[in-house]
Amino acid sequence: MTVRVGVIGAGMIGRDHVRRLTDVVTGAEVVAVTDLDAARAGEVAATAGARVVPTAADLIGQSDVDAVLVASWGPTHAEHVLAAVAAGKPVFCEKPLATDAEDCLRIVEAEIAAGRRLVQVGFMRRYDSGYRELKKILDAGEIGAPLMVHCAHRNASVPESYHSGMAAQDTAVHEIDVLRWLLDDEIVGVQVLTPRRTRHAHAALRDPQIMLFETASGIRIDLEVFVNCRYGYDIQCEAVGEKGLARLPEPARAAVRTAGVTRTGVPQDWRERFVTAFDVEFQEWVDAVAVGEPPGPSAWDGYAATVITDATVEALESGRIVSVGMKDRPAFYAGGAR
Ligand code: ISE
Repeated sequence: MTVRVGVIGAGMIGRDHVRRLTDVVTGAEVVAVTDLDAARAGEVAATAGARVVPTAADLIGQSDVDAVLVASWGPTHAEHVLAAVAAGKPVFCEKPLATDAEDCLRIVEAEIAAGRRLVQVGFMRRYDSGYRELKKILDAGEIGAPLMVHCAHRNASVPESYHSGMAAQDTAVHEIDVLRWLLDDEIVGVQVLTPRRTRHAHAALRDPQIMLFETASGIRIDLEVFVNCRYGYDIQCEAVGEKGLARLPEPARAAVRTAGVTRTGVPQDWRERFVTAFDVEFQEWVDAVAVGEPPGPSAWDGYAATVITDATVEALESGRIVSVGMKDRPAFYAGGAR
């Protein structure tokens, strides 16, 4: 069966996913696109031979749209996801699931009422081969019980519109999701330290930040978020356990020796670093919705990520250790599959 997808949002990420669904993923077809900017929607729709639909509500209601992809501006996500769930259609939502934890909970409740999983959130790190290798090693107990995880998330630079809270909401949110999944544990507390500020950040931006998370089982995670590091896009993760450690592999790049030095290139942005992870993520989503429920990051994971990023922003602003006030996980989402 070909999954016919309707796409809400034709900006940078929406456009890239339309290309992916059209040229890379098998078993999918983009049939409709909508965007507040109709010209932009038209341009992107044309690349897939799809039609433009005036509004998101119209798009979700189209009888030939089997599944919905939400790639619009974050604050609009909740409305579109709730509408797709109400229509009984599987919906893939780019992060965040919603900018507000209460809205995430409304989505969780709507999905539970629908009685089956319809929502998947776009946390693509879980589809990266390096993180998957780490997960296998941890699950097999090869390094013993994990005790500490050291992480870094560096961007070469960020635009002027990037503010201090985005270090948690936009950037660290990837580690927050992938570490909950890797460790099969919940983050319960957070503190944020602010080292000397880089002079390459704009005046109002706290950069870098060091985020310290604690999990329910007592694992400590330190995460350096440095979004004006200048040299490239660099993701590091090292889990230390009772009898060993496991480190995320570097992306494969040739080592060049010339003029007396050895050098290996560093990716320059997240699209380059995680392009394969995005491809795998979409292929697995399409394969799953063609036959049943999507098994990837759930509405509950989207809720958890928003609650934890809210606590992280509070920790940054208050300078205090903040407890994460998460609700109990509903039985519907018990076990890995949900
Ligand atoms: C961006 O939204 C991402 O998702 C990138 O992975 C992250 O590195 C960047 O800091 C975010 O702004």
